[in-house]
Amino acid sequence: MNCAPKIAVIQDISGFGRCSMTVALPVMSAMGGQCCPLPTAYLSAHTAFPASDNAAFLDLTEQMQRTSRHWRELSVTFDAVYSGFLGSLAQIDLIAQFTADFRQSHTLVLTDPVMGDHGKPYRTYTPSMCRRMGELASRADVITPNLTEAALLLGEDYADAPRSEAGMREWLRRLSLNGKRSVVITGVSLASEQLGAGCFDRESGRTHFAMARQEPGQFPGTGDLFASVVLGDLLRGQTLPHGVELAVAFVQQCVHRTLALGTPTLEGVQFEQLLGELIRK
Ligand code: PXL
Repeated sequence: MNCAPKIAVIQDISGFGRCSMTVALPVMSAMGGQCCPLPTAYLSAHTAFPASDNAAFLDLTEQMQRTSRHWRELSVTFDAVYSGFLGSLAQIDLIAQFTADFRQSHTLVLTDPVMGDHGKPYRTYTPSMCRRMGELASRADVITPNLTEAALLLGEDYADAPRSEAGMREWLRRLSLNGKRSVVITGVSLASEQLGAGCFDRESGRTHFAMARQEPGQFPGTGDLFASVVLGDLLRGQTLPHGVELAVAFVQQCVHRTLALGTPTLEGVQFEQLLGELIRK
């Protein structure tokens, strides 16, 4: 019998709208991980909702520092460090330090370089944050950018993102930093009505593409859902291509269900009743 792998989960809690922590925790718990949340901020709702004077935003940077010190005092160790949406330059630096402090030889560092979507950075991400996010990602074992984030990391125009398999292999290869880190690019489409992801697996040195039927809708939080499934699967000892296949299929299933139910786009995908699919029987 194996112990549940411990995962430091570093991202915001958005009270409404299914993304970041409220997706990562249930998904990775269902997959057998012990999640240790290190929240970066509390938001009443994610940033794709219209701005409001009533919106809550509680920056937790100081508490992150305290938590990190407390965890060191408790000699906590992690099998994985997973970070996603971050709120400030200071937080990016803090996570770089956290990772350096807690990384052991077996620790898997997954950095989801959350910065934007649909060709544009999110409104809270400044150019210097994007640059620093690139530095944080350069020390990861696995990164999971969408096409927008892949373009930002490579300093390429989103409009020039590859549409062919050969072009995508080239972006994956460049992002791997000479095969030093594994890379998953999400939101890849190589044929009409197909959507999925491409990955470079540093363990095997191979590239793999996983595709599913393209659903007629896009939802916030699906990148978080995707990265959480990939990490949950890696921690069960599966290969990266296996995790990517599982994540592509699961996200497509969640989107399909959400479209059938017709719930508001900003509320994200209805994944809760499908979590059973991720439990290894
Ligand atoms: O899904 C990424 C994400 C996470 N957290 C917050 C966000 C977003 C994307 O918009 O706004 C607060």
